Parts: sequence; structure tokens; C-alpha cells
Amino acid sequence: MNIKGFGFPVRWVAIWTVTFGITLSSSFPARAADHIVKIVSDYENLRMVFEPKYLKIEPGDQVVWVNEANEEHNVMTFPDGFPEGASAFQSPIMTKAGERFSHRFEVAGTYEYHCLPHLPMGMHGLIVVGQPSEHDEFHKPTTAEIEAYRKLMLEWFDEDDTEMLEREDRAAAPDS
Ligand SMILES: [Cu+2]
Repeated sequence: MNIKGFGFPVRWVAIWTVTFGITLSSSFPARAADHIVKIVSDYENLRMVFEPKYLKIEPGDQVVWVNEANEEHNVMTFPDGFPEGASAFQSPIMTKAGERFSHRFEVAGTYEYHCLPHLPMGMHGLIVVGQPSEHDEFHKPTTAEIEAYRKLMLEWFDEDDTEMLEREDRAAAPDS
């Protein structure tokens, strides 16, 4: 019997089994799903929005944010905007259409997130993983976390002041 011909398929199945096995065990529960949130720059209506703004998912699911335009956006939690036992998350500033950021949610509860460049425009989103948090189940930020957060805000708005004011002027200017 010539088993030479089986060499490749057998090896391939072995690799497939190992890869698939790892995928299953690392994404418990096995039904874990990906959810897309579009980062929309709606210039026509002068809105910057996450779509959908509210998302209900299950523990273990992953959310992928996709920047839809060549516009500066990010995704970040405030220090007290996520459940006890979960971690804060923050994307880099995205600038190009097609850029994406993903986060897997393991801890159940309510997560509020925001776009730093568009805080003044109320660019926020909400994700509930499993059951919403009770009031006292939210993370209590440490002094260090609050300091780091303030620093981030100041850095962004200081360096971006001029550009932001110009944007507001543009937004306020009547155009027909
Ligand atoms: Cu934004």
C-alpha cells in the first residue's frame, strides 16, 4: 500500500484540528460572536455617531469598530464607565477609512464608551454584555486612573484647540 499520497492531507487535518481546537478553547463560550459598530462621520447632518449606538451582546463576544471615513475618531471608556472586574479599553486615534479596533468583552455588565475627539458633539456608545450592571457594580476608579484620564483629555484638547474651533465655526456657518 502506498501511503505517500496521504502525507499531505493527514498533516493538513492535524494542523486544522490543532488550529480549530485552539480557536474553540480561546473563545469560550463557543458561540462567541463578532459585532460590527460603524464609526460614522455624517458631514451632511453635522453628526459624528457610533452605529449602532446601543449594542446588546453576550460574554465572550467581540466588538469590532470600523472607521467609515478619513476622519479622526477613537473608542475609549471613562474610568468609571465599565463593570467591576473588567478593564478599561482605549483605541488609538484612527484617521483613515477602513481602520478598525476590536475588543472582546468577557465580564458581564454595562460599558459606556466615547470618542475623545468628538466628546463636544456627544459621540458616545453603550454596550450591555449579558445583564446590565447594577449601580454599585461599576468600577471605582483609582486616583491614578483619574489623573491619567484627565491628562489624556487635556493633551488632546490643548493640541487640538485651534482645529476644533475651526470645526465649530464650520459647523455653525450657514450653508445652503
Ligand atoms: Cu469621533
